[in-house]
Amino acid sequence: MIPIWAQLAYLLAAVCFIVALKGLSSPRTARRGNLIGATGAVIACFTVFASAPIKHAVPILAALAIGAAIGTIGAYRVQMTQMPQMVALFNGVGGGAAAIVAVLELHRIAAAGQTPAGGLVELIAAAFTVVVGSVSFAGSIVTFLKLQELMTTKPVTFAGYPLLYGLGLLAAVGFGVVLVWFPSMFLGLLLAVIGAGLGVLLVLPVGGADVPIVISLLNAFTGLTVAASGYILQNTLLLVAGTLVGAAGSLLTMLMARAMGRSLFSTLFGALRGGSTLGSTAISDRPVKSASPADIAILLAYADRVIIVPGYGLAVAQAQHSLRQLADLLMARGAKVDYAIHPVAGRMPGHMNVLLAEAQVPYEQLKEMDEIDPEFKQADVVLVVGANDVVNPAAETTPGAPIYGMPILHANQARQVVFMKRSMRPGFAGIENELLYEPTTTLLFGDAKDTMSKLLAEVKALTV
Ligand code: TAP
Repeated sequence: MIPIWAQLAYLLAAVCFIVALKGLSSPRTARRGNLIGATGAVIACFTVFASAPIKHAVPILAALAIGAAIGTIGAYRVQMTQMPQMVALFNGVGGGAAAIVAVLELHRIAAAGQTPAGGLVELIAAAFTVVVGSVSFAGSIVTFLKLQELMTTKPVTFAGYPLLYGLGLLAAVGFGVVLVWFPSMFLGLLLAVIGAGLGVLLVLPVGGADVPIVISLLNAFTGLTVAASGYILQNTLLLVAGTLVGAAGSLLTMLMARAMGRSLFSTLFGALRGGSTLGSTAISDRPVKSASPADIAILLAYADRVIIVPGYGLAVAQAQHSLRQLADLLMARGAKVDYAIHPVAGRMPGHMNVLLAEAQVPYEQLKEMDEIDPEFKQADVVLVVGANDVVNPAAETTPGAPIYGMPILHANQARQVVFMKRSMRPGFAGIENELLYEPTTTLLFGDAKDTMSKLLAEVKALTV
C-alpha cells in the first residue's frame, strides 16, 4: 500500500509534468517549463525510494548515478545541431527500459506460476510493452545512425520489404497472444527480438528529411509503453507521465507531418511507392549573380522592408549574434525588419526560435510562416541566411521532389533576394533550388559568420 504522503507527492510530480508541457509550448517560458519538469522527475525518484523498502538499492543508485553522469556530460557536450540525435537516443533508452521491466515482470509471473493480480489485462500490457518498447529502442538507434550520418540518410528499401514487415507484424501479434495464455520470459525475449526487427524496418525506408517526424512518433510509442508499464507495476505516476508523453508525441508527430505537407503513412512508407526519393546532389554550372558584402550592404541600407529567412546554415555558422546586430542597425536606420520562421527550418522543431532567442532577438520579431508569408510581396529585400529547402519553389512545382507538398516561405515574391551560403551545394533534401538562378536573386558567398560580420561593418560604415 502506497502511503498517503507518497500519493500526494506523485500527484505533485504529475502536476509538474503538466505545467512543464504548458511551459514548453512557448520559447518565452520553455526554460522554466523544462526546470519544472525536471523537478517533477526528481520528486518522483525520491518518492519511490522513500515510500517503500527497496531491494537492491545499491546497484539501483549506482545505475542512477552513472545514467545521470552520462546524461549531464552528453547534454553539455552536444552541439545544438545534434540535439535531435540526442533526443532520439534518450527516447530509445526509455522504450528499451520499459521493455526490460515488462520481460522481468513476465519472468516473475511465470516463476510464481499463477495468474497475476491484474489478470489478463496485465499480461496484454506486458506483451504490448515488450513489442512497442523494443520497436522504439531499435528504431531510435537507426534514427540516431541516420542523423549522425553513420549510415546513409537515403531511404533504404528492398524487394521483399512489405512481405517481411507483414510477417513481422503477424509474428508479433501471434506470439503476443500465445504469451498472454502461457507467460514466460523466453516468449518475452522472443517478442523483444521481433519488436526490435520491426523497429529497424520501420525507420529504414524513411529519408533523412523525415527522420525527425519518426523520432517524434517513436517518442509517442515510448510514452505508451511507459503508461502500460505503469499499469503492470501498479504505479499511477508512470501511467500519467507515459500518457502525457504519448499524447504530446502523437500531436507533435501530426503537426510535423502537416508542416512537411504529408500524411504520416506517406512519411513512413512513401519510399516504397518510389515517392520520397532523395534528389540528385549534382551541382549545375548555370551562371548565378553574386555580389560583395559592400554591394549587399547598399541594398539593405536603403531598403524599407527587410525579411530575414534563417536556416540550418545560420546555426552551423553561429552567426545569430551578428545577424541580430545587423537587423538592429537596419531598424535604427528606419527599416521594418522581421524574421520568417519556417516550422522545419534547421534540424529540429523550434530550432530557429531557440537560436534567435539565444541572440536576444525580441519574440515579436519572430513571425510564424502563416503570418509572414503574405508580406513577402511587399519586401524590398529578403535575406536568406543559411536556408535553402524552406524557400525552394520545387516544393510547389516539382512532383516527385522529396519536399514536394511542403509549404514554403515565398521569398521568390520579394523585389530582391539575397542568399548567404558558401557554395552552390543544395540543402538537406539534396535538390537544386531554382530561386538561386532567378534574376532578382543575388548570392553572397562565404561562411555566414564571416560574411555577416563584413556586411555589418559595411552597413555601419554607410550609417556613420
Ligand atoms: P537546408 O535546406 O539544409 O539548407 C541549409 C543551407 O545552409 C545550405 O544551402 C548550405 O549551403 C548553407 N550552409 C551550411 N553551412 C553554412 C555556413 N557555415 N554558412 C553559410 N551557409 C551555410 O536548411 P533549411 O532551409 O533550414 O531547411 C531545413 C531542412 O532540414 C529541410 O529539408 C527539413 O525538412 C530538414 N530537416 C528539418 C528538421 C526540423 S524538425 N527542423 C529536422 C531534420 C531535417 P552551403 O553548403 O552552400 O553553404
